[in-house]
Amino acid sequence: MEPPPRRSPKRRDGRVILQFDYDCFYAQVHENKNPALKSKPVGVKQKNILATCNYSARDHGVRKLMLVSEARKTCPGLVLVDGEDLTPFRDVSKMLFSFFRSHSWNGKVERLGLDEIFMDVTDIVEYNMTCLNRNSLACSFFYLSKKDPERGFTCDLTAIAGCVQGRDPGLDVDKATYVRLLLGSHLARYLRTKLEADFGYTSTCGVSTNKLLSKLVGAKNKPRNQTTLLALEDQDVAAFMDAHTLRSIPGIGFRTASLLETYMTGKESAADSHSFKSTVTAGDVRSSPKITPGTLESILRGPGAEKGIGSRIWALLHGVDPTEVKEARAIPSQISIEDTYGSGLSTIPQITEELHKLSYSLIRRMRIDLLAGDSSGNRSAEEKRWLARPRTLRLSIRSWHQMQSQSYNRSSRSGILPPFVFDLNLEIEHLAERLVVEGLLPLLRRLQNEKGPKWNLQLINICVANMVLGAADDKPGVGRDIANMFRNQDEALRPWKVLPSPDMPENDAEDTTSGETGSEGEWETTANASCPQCGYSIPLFALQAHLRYHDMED
Ligand code: DGT
Ligand code: MG
Repeated sequence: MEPPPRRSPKRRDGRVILQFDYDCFYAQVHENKNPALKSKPVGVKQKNILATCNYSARDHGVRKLMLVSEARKTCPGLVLVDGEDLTPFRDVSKMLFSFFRSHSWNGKVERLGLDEIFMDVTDIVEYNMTCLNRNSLACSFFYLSKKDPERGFTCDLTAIAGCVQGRDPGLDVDKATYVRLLLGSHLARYLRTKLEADFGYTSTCGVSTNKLLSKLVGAKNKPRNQTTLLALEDQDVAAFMDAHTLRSIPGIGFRTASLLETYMTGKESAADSHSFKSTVTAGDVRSSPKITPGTLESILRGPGAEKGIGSRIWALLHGVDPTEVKEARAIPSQISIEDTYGSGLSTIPQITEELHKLSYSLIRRMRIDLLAGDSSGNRSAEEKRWLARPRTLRLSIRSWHQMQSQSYNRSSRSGILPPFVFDLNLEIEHLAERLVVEGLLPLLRRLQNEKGPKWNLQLINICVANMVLGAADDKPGVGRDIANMFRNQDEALRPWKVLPSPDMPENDAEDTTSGETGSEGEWETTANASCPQCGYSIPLFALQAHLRYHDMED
């Protein structure tokens, strides 16, 4: 069969996609908790590396993912903060996501990792195109609501807001793509400014016509800045893409880049992603006469390769990315919390203590993500309900088998989530204790054979999944509650918000003033628990002592 020809793939430039990336995210979370850090070089430490560092540290030569020892040498005044606990980063990420979600009309707001947001704002921009007053562009009003004509902001639409990448042909109100990007750039600036004013987080934004281009162009001017890609013709987009090395293109992973680079250079590339240095550019591949979508398909074909990969990569090399910004899910499909333990957990009391900490975070997270309150601030028992109840509890561990295969081994066991965790009348602390004893330790016991000759846990992950929407909440209005949830999350996460006045209540998320009892489910609650070591049924009060006894045996 004839390979597909070397035609440029068709571009769709009718959309406006914004890509936000928070600046030195983990570092900003710490700075907002402790503003004294803002004037200092700060590194966020995870084990022996820096997960990130603030821009002041970067000015001193410190880099993301540097070894802590090297960073200390590079910048002796570096302030190190601990980044092991991801909970504050997750909470802030969720709160900022709610902010963007609350400004979307079509719900197309997608979170990538903890610190990136894609937003498809085509509908907002198109509405504003219809309202454009060509005679007074310098004092335009950008509408943020169709219903409320006072909701919006004033802006000067005679120029793109922020930096421009590409060829700016100058304002031509008859060029729809240009006007869409122009409006998109002003919306981006408004959202970035408001994010900073309301929450204290600076960000960088890319404005373009698809996810790939907005992400690439957003990285051109960092931090606290934004860039709009003005590439209105095929050749402009190709020129922008051509300078990027293969590995720097989102959607081209290590395997694809390494196969293509080997094909292009005739030299074997590094076998692992860390030592792989991408040198071949999109332009090298795109302009090579031997490359067509068909040849790409045959180069990249292999176990695990997706069908049609040749055409997909061909499109990416031309800056074409048809993927949609996913609509925000109101309810997560699962909630999981994990931690790693470099030196290993070897005793049951140690493991129990860690399970307790993880359980506490998990239940807290469930209350933030799955609980609906009313939006009027009334927090009575009747007004609070679970939007979804997970049915399954899963415990996963990664253990180090020193005596056997000298390898890491990850395994998990699942059971029914005990329904008492939905009881809003009880303190999280108390529920977490019960969850460990009645839910997690029995699962741990079932993992007995996976531990090797001795417990040596490197990682514990606990997860609730299998969400049942509105289960046992037969009151009307669950749909409305889901719509309100983003606002509720905002409220629950308020402790992380930067506020002008410090006299906020300490933690709304753990307000347990509601009256719903989760009594459904097949789980049998019991005053006894099974010992994870020997399986004997032990009264709860005696379990800790019993576990210490096993520990002495080891
Ligand atoms: P930026 O965007 O260059 O101003 O700096 P960040 O710190 O926001 O970096 P980014 O956007 O790549 O990642 C967001 C956060 O995710 C960052 O603050 C720390 C974490 N992170 C990113 N990559 C890694 C990684 O490879 N390892 C670890 N441990 N954490 C990472
Ligand atoms: Mg970032």
